[in-house]
This record gives sequence, structure tokens and C-alpha cells, in this order.
Amino acid sequence: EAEQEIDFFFPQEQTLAVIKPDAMEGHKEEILGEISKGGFTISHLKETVLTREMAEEFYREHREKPFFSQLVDFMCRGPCLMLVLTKENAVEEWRAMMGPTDPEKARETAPQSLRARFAKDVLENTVHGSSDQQHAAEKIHFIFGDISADSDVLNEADVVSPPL
Ligand code: IDP
Repeated sequence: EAEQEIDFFFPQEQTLAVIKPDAMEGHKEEILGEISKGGFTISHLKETVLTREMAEEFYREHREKPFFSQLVDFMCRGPCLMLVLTKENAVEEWRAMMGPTDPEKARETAPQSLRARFAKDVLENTVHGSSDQQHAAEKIHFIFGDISADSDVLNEADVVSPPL
């Protein structure tokens, strides 16, 4: 019941965050540290190498874009870390931590952001975050299935290979 009272005053929101293959190679721990400092709760996480089909489906909104096949190649290149982040205003706050899509712009306008600090270019830009609550719900379901009945606190059963 105490939990319900907290939710009443501070409604919790979920977003899907992804640490992309470029960042898995050297910045995973640092990004997880920033997520924790940012006050997000990680309720689910899993490290996966996406298949082409999954990456195409994940980014289907972009299928007509000229960079679509590059984007799919990049996302399948190595493991990604998928995370469900919970916090008040999580969607917007995680987007703010990520910074703008293009790291050159990020370095000008949001030098503390993850993309400003770690991203190589507009394609290999370190992290993904849902753009609104509808997308968050859709992509969380796509990656993790139905988690609506799960607790917001991570338990071991949610950690699908390999643990951190
Ligand atoms: P977002 O990730 O900041 O929401 P979107 O426009 O939704 O940006 O693009 C999805 C992903 O597609 C980007 O994160 C990036 O990896 C890639 N991307 C976006 N624009 C370009 C581009 O102009 N060239 C190559 N890749 C791009």
C-alpha cells in the first residue's frame, strides 16, 4: 500500500533504453553508472545480439529512410544491452541524458550527454531511447514480452544471459 501512495504522488513511467553495439565495446559500465546516478530503476535487462529480422522490426518506422540498411547492419553487429528504465518522467529524462541524435550537435548543445561523450557519428550513436510512452510500451513488449504484472524491482529471473 505504501507503494501505491508513492505512485499517486510520483507516477512512475517506463522507457526502453538500449546500449548499442558501438558502446558495448567500451562504455557499458560507465553508462550503467550514469543510469544509476540519474535515479532510474532498472526493472529488466538483457544482453542480446539482434537478428536482422528483429532489428528491421525494431526500427520499422525508419524503413523508408536512406540509412535504414546501414542502421540494421550496425544494430546486428554485436551485442546490445536492452533495459527497462523506471522513473517519474522516464521517457523525457532518458532522452535528455542521451542528447541529440547527431553527436556533433550533442557536443554543441548538450556536452554532458552520453552521445556527446561517447558517440562516433550520427549512425553509431551509443544509445537508444523511446521517443514517447506509446513507443516505449510497444518496444518494451517487443523485446521483453508481457512484463505488465512484474515488479519494478529487478529480480534474478528477469536477467536473461549473461549477467553484468
Ligand atoms: P533517435 O535515436 O535520436 O531517436 P532517430 O531519428 O529515431 O533518432 O533515428 C534512429 C537511429 O537511426 C539513430 O539513433 C541513428 O542510429 C540512426 N540515424 C538517424 N539519422 C541518421 C542519419 O542521418 N544517418 C545514419 N544514421 C542515422
